[in-house]
Amino acid sequence: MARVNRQILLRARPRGLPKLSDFEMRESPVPVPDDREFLVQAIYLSVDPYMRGRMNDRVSYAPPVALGAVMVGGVVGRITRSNHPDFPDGTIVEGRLGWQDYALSDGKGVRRIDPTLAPISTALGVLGMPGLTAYFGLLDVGQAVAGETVVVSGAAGAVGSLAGQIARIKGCRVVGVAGSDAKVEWLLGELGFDAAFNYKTEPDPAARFRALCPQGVDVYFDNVGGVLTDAVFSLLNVHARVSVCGQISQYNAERPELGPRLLWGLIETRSKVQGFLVSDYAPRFKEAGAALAAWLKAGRIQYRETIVAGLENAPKAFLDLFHGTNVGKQLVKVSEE
Ligand code: NAP
Ligand code: FER
Repeated sequence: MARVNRQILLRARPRGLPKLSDFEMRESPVPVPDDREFLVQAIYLSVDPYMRGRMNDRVSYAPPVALGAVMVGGVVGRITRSNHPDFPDGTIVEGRLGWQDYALSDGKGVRRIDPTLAPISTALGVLGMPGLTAYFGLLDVGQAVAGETVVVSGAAGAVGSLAGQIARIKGCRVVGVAGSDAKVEWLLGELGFDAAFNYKTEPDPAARFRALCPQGVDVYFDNVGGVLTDAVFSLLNVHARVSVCGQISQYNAERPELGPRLLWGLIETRSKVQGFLVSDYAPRFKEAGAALAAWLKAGRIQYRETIVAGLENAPKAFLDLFHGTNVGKQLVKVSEE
């Protein structure tokens, strides 16, 4: 077994767009599990937009990563050494074990993954946090029902691609927006979106949304914020719901952006705008996980992963989220399955 544990630490708190130099790699000894602990070797590491918030020196819904500490993040890995009766050697697990080759755990917050049900990487995507986010954000916060028009921003990402497909399953008309022609083709071709466009080449997104949503918008699943969200707000129907999942276009802003102030429209339409955190739905994860697994098995949802190899490339993979390099879920492969 390796003796060296490579870890990626937060070196500096970014201002604006994070840089590779905000991270550093450290080598430390592989830790040894105590009684009722086990050692996990990382196989896949998740990189996610929320990590940008953890790099700031500000307590949000979760505390920041300390300078010099290992970056947070979800991991799928294999137990290589165990002193825990419920987690024997060889078990595949998923948990928030951070950007490192090896992590110790006492089992809290760690779930066992059955590798015969689906590829283990899906525990970080369609059958993990992003899938749960799409499910609750669309169905509980958004209250989407058959016949309604649902708009999804960040539509070709991990969460957005699933939110759009769940909306289709529920009988909604789904309009997506994403940042490349290839992504739009995927949404329209494989994922069954009713309409979609590339915001990076569309000079007038508001006009485009208007043309693609002739019946207005009943549910807006917002992953990005900014000008795209301003554009959708002007199309909300009476009693529309806005599910504020993410605002990635704002995560690197050094000052809050001021946009058109569209709240008057919410009075006209009596719309509801609600932010949510997937973790608040923990008591219902079982229900959502079962639904997602059943849709996946039945071929009713498709997913894509963008996988880069090497723990050392995790910072770059994270930074690339802000350039839209990923299609579907961005993962880092750290070791062989
Ligand atoms: P993702 O969508 O797979 O990756 C991020 C995507 O954001 C990129 O691929 C890029 O796609 C798009 N993007 C980047 N900068 C943008 C900009 N300035 N304007 C518009 N789009 C931009 O990430 P994810 O993990 O599925 O997360 C999606 C959103 O959900 C994020 O905002 C995240 O913070 C949020 N989230 C919230 C919760 C919760 O509990 N509330 C849980 C998970 C995720 P394009 O090519 O389309 O630009
Ligand atoms: C969580 C709640 C929210 C979590 C991630 C998020 C990793 C993501 C939020 C965001 O991207 O804004 O418990 O766990």
